[in-house]
Amino acid sequence: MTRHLITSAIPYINGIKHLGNLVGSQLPADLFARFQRARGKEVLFICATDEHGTPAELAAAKAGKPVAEYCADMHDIQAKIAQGFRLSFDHFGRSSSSQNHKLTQHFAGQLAKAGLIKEVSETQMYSPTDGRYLPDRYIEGTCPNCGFEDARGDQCDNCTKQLDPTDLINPRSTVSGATDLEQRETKHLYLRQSEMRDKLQTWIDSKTDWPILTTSIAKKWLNDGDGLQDRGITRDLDWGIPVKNGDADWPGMDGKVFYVWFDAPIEYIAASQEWVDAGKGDDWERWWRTDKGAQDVTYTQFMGKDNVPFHTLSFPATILGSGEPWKLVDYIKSFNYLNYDGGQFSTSRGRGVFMDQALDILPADYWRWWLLSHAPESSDAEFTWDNFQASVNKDLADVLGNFVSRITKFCRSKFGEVVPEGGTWGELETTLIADIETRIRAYETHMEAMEVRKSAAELRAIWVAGNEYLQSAAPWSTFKENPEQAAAQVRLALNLIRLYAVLSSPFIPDASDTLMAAMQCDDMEWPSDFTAALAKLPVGHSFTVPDVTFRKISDEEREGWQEKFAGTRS
Ligand code: B3M
Ligand code: ZN
Repeated sequence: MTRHLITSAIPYINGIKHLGNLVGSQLPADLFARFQRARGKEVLFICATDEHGTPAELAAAKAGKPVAEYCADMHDIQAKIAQGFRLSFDHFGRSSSSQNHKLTQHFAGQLAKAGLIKEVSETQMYSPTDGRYLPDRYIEGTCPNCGFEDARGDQCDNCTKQLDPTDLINPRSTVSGATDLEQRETKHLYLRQSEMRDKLQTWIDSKTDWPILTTSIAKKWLNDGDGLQDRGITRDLDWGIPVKNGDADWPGMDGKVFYVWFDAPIEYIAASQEWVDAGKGDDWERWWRTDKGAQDVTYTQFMGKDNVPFHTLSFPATILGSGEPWKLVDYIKSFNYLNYDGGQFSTSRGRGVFMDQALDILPADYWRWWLLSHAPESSDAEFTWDNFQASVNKDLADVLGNFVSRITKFCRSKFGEVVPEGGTWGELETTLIADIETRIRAYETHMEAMEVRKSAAELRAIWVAGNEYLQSAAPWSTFKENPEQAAAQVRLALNLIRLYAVLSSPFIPDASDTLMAAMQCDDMEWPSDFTAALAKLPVGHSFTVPDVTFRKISDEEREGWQEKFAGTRS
């Protein structure tokens, strides 16, 4: 049976992520992991914090903390918020772990052995004002590719092009703003990615089922000529993984560390080792080594589009170049950007709604539902408070919540809090059952294909079908003439509540738990056998009327939040 290895892009440690980050990787990865688990598949779902590089150092300096302490604190904060959103990682690791140090140094050693690393004496930007080299995000300037004025030294946020600090036009220090920068000679290690072009090309060409967003970015940088330039994998920074050749020192590399984008994806593997070392699993190699069982694994990665070049070119170059039987990714699901109310979400400018703030105002399910049902798949998407209010009130409160509350309350008033006996299903019921069964199969197909919006639309249609059935069957009217038939209708509807709890659990896990608790049922079996699924709550089975499953967002609340989140937070 297929086992699913699932990773989400690992969020930078430098602060709390916004909703755009969440919907671009961690949340859809969680959806997929929960779906596969619900279907009885074995899943290993890994995420971590990305703790090295200039973002971490800059943020720690701003917070006035030593960087190690800053990272430890922020990791705990991010882990807690992830739990708040019910992100069901099997392990939430840290790229600064000893496991990742060792494994990153190991990969560097393997690449050196394969002749894929060269030492280059190069010019780096040095700032006399700051008394230091300015790698990556320590420097900003104009992108030579698209003219964007705030491109960073490592990548342009506007056109996703990977850059070197010396490429920037009108460079300036992000520490002091100094522009009197000098170029100085220093020695660095380069990964000879260009040697890997044919292998990477063949590999990417074989991925005909990948989303266009993923392959178009991969092919653009592969064929662009300099997307596969040899790239520096070391930096003049204090914080990071010391440059070593396996266990051995690397002559001339004292005081240098690996580039954050070299060690970050390796953390997917290292975090799986952390998972074992934390006593949560007993074998990571069967997930990651094709000589140790991982040939049965389907490996899926989730990420925002800006991360695609690193996962389709750089990381595979590391894996393939190592010459060892590591598991390569099978499918890369990437996302466009979510915008915020007419502009961009921005961490650096504090614009938008951040994960902690979101949970302060509403429970996780409300956010999960809106974000997933509006995931930026085929194009960028936009969060507006109007749309958020409308979707929550309609889909969750009016459709799902209302269905549950109407039928449980009606049953309580006429039959008591037990599944009533008597009557048989007629044409209305047969039609509904056929309709829902067809929709469940479509839902499964979309979920398997990671079509997030289509899956949400199908799930919503399944809820709507139940609501419309109640409307036409109207057991409250039937009851007056034919209580037995009303009992049969109620029995079906109560079983639909359990079915909805099971089907909805990947999207809204808390509501799913609430519904299962109210139905006093812990049988979460996926409805592969639909007839059996509709008989899970037998005659005489007791239940309770759940508290309000979803409340509505009022206009005053919406206006208040609109105003509160209009500016930026520091
Ligand atoms: N930390 C960028 C990001 O959070 C980066 C992803 C690393 S994935 C190995 O968007
Ligand atoms: Zn650019």
